[in-house]
Amino acid sequence: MTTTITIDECAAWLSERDRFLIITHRRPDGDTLGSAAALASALRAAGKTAYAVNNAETTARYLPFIEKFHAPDGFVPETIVAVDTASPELFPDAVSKLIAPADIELAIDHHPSNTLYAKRTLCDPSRASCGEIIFDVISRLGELGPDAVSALYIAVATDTGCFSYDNTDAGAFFTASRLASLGADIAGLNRLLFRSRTRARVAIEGMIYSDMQFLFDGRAAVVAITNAMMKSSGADEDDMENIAALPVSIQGVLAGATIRELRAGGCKVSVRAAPGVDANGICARFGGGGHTAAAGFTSKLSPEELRPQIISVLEEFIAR
Ligand SMILES: [Mn+2]
Repeated sequence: MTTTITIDECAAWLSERDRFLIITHRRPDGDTLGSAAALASALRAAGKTAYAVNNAETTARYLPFIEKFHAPDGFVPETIVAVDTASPELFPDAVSKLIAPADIELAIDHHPSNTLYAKRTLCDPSRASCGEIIFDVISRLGELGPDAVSALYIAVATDTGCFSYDNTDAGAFFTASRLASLGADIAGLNRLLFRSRTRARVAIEGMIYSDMQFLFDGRAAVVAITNAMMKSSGADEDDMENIAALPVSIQGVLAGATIRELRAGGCKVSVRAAPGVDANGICARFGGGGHTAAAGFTSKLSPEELRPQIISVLEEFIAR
């Protein structure tokens, strides 16, 4: 049973506690890592001991912003806080081994699916990013330092896709505007996050575009990314961020299926759709699901076996 708290209550409660460990979620993104770094930074500025878990899946892009807050081995926390994490199943493996969900004193989140696992919850699903809630909380603890400012800009900018996704609203711009007044390096961070790519990313994108199959007068596109392509491009998971968005970014494509061959065999398929086409319905045919605009499923079949099956379902949904 959780207690729902307000931003003011959260700030007051944090000022009374010490020895913080902040938990980020599996496959950490800019929002969970930026939220954790900003919270740790603000708690330290308030004279507290605060660390973030050393999340093993943190990619090279985000490491410079979170590394300095990583908890040393053997750190014994008194106050465990989870950020941007909807349920304990999303804790990294190393965290699940050491920490029971009942030990979480506070969760700060913006997912409507938050399972209310923590003793206290500050969750506002109307916010585009968890970072915006963190901003409101730590602004009550004192002045934000440069680490917190950069980390929160990363949180807000990444969860809104550089202020381009459907969730982008006045609140996201408001927080970004405050961060800009506080000196956030907007152009530099945008270049790092959105305007630069690794050579491996360019290589895998090149293979994807040359392999892409256009169907039904270009209204659908299917691409398969094999293990062999991953190997020859040198791409790793960090290079694959949002790769499933490529087919529907092409004019005229209403539905795009991206088949990812898994190293252990089988495939993971991501379907993205333009308004009017139901990606969730397409994936439900294969036992998967998600949202209208983005959905997915996994299969034991190979990419070559799956491709014709996906094409025939796409035809049905595109023809509607
Ligand atoms: Mn988030």
